[in-house]
Amino acid sequence: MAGHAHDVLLLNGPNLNLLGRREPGIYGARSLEDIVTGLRKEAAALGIGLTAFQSNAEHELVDRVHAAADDGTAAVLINPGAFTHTSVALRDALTGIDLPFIEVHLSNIHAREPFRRHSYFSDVALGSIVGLGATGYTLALRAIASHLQQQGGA
Ligand code: CA2
Repeated sequence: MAGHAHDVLLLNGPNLNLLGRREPGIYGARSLEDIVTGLRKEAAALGIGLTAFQSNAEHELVDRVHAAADDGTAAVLINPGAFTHTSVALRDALTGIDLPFIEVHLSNIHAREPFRRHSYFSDVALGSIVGLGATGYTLALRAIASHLQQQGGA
């Protein structure tokens, strides 16, 4: 049984474990651990349980999405990293579990190389947040909290 009425799964894709260590000009100075700690506090204040998972492997992300179908997860926040632009498999996993998800990107993918402009997730996401750095995760959490609340349930 879920610990909270609304449990949210935060997924981060490849190389996001490097946050805070390289390229602070593009991705910011905060580590992923630091971002997740801040989000947990925000989630607790919203009455939401937050589970975070990062992987550099596509199949691990796909498997984690499948597990979310029956582990009490109500919604997913995902920064698919470079899989944003390549992974039909991860897109299919998310559409397959039928839970709402929000896509987050630290950088503005529309203001970078042309190959970053296309996302396999945006058209099936509840919404996407790009270019706002770590704040984007916080905004996504607030948005999903209000979406879940509107949908009913506790
Ligand atoms: O802007 C984003 O959040 C991205 O999803 C980040 C991905 C990139 O491939 C997407 O196009 C946009 C890359 C994550 C790499 O993160 C690093 C962090 C620090 C140092 C090096 C890479």
